[in-house]
Amino acid sequence: MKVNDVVSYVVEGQIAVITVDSPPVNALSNAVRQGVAGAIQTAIGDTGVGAIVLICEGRTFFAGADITELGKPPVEPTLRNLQLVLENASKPIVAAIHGTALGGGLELALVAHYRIAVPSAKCGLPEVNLGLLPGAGGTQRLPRVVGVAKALEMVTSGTPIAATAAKEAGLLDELAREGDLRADAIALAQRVLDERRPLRKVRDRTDRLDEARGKPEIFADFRKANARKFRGFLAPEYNIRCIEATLVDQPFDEAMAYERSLFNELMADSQSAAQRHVFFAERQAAKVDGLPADTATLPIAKVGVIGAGTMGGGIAMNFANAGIPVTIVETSEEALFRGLRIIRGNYETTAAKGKMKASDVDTRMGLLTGSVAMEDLADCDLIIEAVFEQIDVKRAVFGKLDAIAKSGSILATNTSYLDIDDIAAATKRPADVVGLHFFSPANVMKLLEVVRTKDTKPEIVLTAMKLARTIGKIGVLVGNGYGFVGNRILAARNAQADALVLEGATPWAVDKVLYDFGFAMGHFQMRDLVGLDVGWNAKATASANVREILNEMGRHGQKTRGGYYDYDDKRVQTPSPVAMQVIEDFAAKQGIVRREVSDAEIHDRILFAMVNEGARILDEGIAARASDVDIVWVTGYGWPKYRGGPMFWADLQGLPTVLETLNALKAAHGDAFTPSPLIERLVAQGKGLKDA
Ligand code: 3H9
Repeated sequence: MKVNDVVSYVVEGQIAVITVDSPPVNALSNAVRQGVAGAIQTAIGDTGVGAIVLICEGRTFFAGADITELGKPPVEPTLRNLQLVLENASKPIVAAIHGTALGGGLELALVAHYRIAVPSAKCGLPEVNLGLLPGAGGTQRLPRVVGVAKALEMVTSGTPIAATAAKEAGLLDELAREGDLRADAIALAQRVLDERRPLRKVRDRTDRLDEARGKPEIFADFRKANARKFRGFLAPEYNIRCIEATLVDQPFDEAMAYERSLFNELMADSQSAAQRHVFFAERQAAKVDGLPADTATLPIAKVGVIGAGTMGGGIAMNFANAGIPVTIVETSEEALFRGLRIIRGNYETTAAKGKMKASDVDTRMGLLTGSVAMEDLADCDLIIEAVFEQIDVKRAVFGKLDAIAKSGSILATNTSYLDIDDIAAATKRPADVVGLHFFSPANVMKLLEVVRTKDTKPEIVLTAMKLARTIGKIGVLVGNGYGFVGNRILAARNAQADALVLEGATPWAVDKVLYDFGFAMGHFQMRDLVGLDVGWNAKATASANVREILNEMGRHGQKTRGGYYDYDDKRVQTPSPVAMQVIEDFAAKQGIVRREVSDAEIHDRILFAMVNEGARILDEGIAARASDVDIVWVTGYGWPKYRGGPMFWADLQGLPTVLETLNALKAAHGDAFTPSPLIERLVAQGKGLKDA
């Protein structure tokens, strides 16, 4: 029997089976909640029914509240009211879990009287990733079944646990046979009935809480251990407070009211709005608008990588990790051997940390073949070049590749700034050329800028975007222009940071402003970490700026124990008087009279210059959507997730305020701050960057 469009009800023997089918992820939308509540009422009223199974069709059990409905006026039954229906039902309810029971989905399972899952299922409370806490009793019920320490870890990391671990932790009563969830859940419901097992309510349990009573250090230690990870974020702390509240001697409903009030506070805060924006922006980025409907993807069964340096090696690892064989080409046996040794070392380190099976090291290394002959790339479906960042070098490689690669092979460059049309012009098949801009370390960083040139074929665009997902990256499609999206905005930040230190700020003052804004590290700290000599061409730009001079002095950053900062043997940094002297001397040489620069000026000049550049990029069509610009900076450059990305942040300030600030900065500091025409147009139309 259909209860509504998404919920159906059937009785098998004494068991009512309520099945939810609301693609894609069975989020607990209004229709789902109404359907489930209705079906439960039916089952309760049906005298032939002894117990109830709640199960989902499709790829997963409920993946949580419907995020698109959060913040909108509540529609009955609310999730909490639905939970009351389940928890207080007069007949036992079994939640049958496959896929992922997440957030509100797990919270709903926690008010069922029994829980069963297939071994491949996962259970978690990922609300923290959306700047929230599990506001349907998750913070109160989870610790009652898995204990306080485990619950703290789960709600603040948001990481789901495997069903086997969930069973061990007490979250699940039984594991079902893979593929037989429905039958096994019905069998469990029948056993509960036959054995007259009680209508267990998690809320009534206190045994797991008792273990943590009188041990306030659990919370203090947890906060301390995670201080760095949680810095700037509101939600982790609020989650912790709610779990602390489980130990307070108060009625369950009062603790629930407390959880509710903290949930509401988070919902009203811009951090959650930012993090929810990032969630959808990430998914939106994967979609490519405007391709012909019949565009098909190309099979990628074998990959070639040119260059076994840091970048090439990292890129190759991505494919080996995904089970795709890779041929790596270097110019000498020695460089090849070194590159492969580093890759093996990386895998061994991962295995030693327990993050990968030791046997996988050999499996993955087995997928990598080294060669010093580019001819060995002839049969690759995709070839990625990761050689020195110089146009002549890249063009030479592509010219050679053109003669070697089989017809239909995708030719990709990992350039981070160069004109890919120019690189493609070195071949007779520019339509087969695409940019795949990986970020260092390439096996770790999530971002992949997929650069479409004026000629790139639609099927290659689509294949590259799909490939990003296959290798666990977040692909963002961008246009071919200097620095694409990420590095172009970085260049705007560079320009301001460099100008500010010449005008009177110290690098550490600039870094502190950015750190306090929420970046993991400051601008100059980042430069020191990456290496000041990356991309340095000593001959081309001798002594042209502070960075060049530091390089010429052998101060390449952390690796030489000195850059803008000095570093001790443990790489602990202190502001460098040497670097400061270089800055002051260079400023004097330029005729700049250094002055007091306030933190507010640093903040505004750097951040609004970035916003302005992002708007220009959008206006030029280098990025398709404002949210794509945000994803690039959040996933690739450490923009604090709780500030949603530069475009989201600008909209949050209010675009008229952004325009006003840019105009004021222009008056004070010149044309670099000329507002992007897009910002002017949007302000005139009363719109935000999100509407661009
Ligand atoms: C919550 O529960 C609050 C409660 O505690 C308290 C309430 C009082 N809602 O990721 P995918 C969409 S907060 C709406 O590509 P996958 C997603 O946008 C919630 N839509 O698939 C995408 O749409 P489109 C706590 C959702 O297989 C499509 O589904 N729960 C939701 O890689 C496919 O998604 C979470 O935070 C949702 N809850 O991964 C879980 N979830 O096709 C969030 C997904 O139009 N979800 N969509 O682009 C996930 O982590 C992953 O989606 C999941 C599937 C692992 C489930």
